[in-house]
Amino acid sequence: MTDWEATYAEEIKDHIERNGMSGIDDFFKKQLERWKKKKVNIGITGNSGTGKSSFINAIRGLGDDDDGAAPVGVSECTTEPTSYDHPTCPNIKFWDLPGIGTPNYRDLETYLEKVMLEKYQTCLIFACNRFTENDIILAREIRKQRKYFFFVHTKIDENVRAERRKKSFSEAAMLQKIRRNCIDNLVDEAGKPISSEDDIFLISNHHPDKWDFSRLTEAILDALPTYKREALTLSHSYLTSLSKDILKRKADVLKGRIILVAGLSAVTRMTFDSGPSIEFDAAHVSGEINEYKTQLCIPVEGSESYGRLSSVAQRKILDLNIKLANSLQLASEATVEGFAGIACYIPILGSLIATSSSFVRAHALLRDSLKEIEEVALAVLEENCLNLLRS
Ligand SMILES: Nc1nc2c(ncn2[C@@H]2O[C@H](COP(=O)(O)OP(=O)(O)OP(=O)(O)O)[C@@H](O)[C@H]2O)c(=O)[nH]1
Ligand SMILES: [Mg+2]
Repeated sequence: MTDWEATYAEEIKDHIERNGMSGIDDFFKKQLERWKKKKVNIGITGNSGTGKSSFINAIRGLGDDDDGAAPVGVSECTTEPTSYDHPTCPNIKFWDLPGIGTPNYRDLETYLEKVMLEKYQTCLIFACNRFTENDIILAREIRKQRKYFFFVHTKIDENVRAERRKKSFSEAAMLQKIRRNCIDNLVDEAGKPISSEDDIFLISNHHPDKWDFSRLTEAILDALPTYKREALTLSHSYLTSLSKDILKRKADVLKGRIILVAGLSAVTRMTFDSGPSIEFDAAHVSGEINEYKTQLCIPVEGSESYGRLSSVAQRKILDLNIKLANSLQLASEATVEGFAGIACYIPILGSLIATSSSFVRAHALLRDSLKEIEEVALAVLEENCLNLLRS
């Protein structure tokens, strides 16, 4: 079992131990929807003009001029903590916080009182160019609260452009120098380092495909407790197509959920007299397969992103859609051939559900469909990455 599957399995076992089979269908439904309801608050702090609002727009997949985007500009100043909803998951909020020293937040005491850093699950300190006293104060304060922080150095594109003028320019050496400088400056009162290389992220908000932007999005996920991580991973328009790692993380969560969806589709048709039906509930299964396609960013036929793909990639998507439709049809009709790999679900769901042909069919169909979709999603992602490099 994968980690996610084990997490869900543990919850199912716990529910059945406490309540028996009563309300199991509602339980499955609730677990499947939970990620849409979990509250996640991410605090973005640092000096004015360091690119905090630009980052919020980039991570929400918005251009600076788009409706609902955070105001960005050379003289723009975020004066009060402002929250920005995740585009599809309003319970996930990015908090654009003012910097220490800006009007209304002149000193650390007032600042901490007003922004309440303890409210945020994760805090990101933003800086660009030179290190300032405020960056160090903020880092120390967050550490004092026994919380983790990420130190984000933005506008790396500008640094690269400026340094390129030198004959001795080496991008790798320049990035290493910036990283070293951050670690050397982020020290506690006794001069001991309070960060390591892993906590430092060098990014450009204008090029989220480059440098440490995707490593940062992954690190934000890793810092969250399990169910908040589930929520952020599955909030599909966030982090779309940014990296293979994110794609894999999404697929891992989806793989884990198979036990819930197959369980739900088996018990939906279950009656007290005859037990689970032979047929699985196709609506739940096909709904989840569509969710896989959305989550893993398979472009919809005829959409703009589909139109940008090569004919080879478009063909792959068309073939995938035909194959998925056929598999769904066949799975509803075929007899179950074997129960291989199902034994591990008996102690969790009980043999009545776990060995029912409806569970076995739904499970196999979801597992195989996810595998096919993940393969095509990877091919699409690779093609999009190549196109970006060429442009
Ligand atoms: N080249 C480059 N410019 C950036 C980057 N991030 C932000 N900018 C620019 O820097 C300026 C300030 O960006 P904002 O996102 O408004 O900065 P902020 O930290 O929100 O500023 P306040 O709201 O005043 O605290 C804008 O002109 C952005 O376009 C980056 O990574 N690279
Ligand atoms: Mg701002």
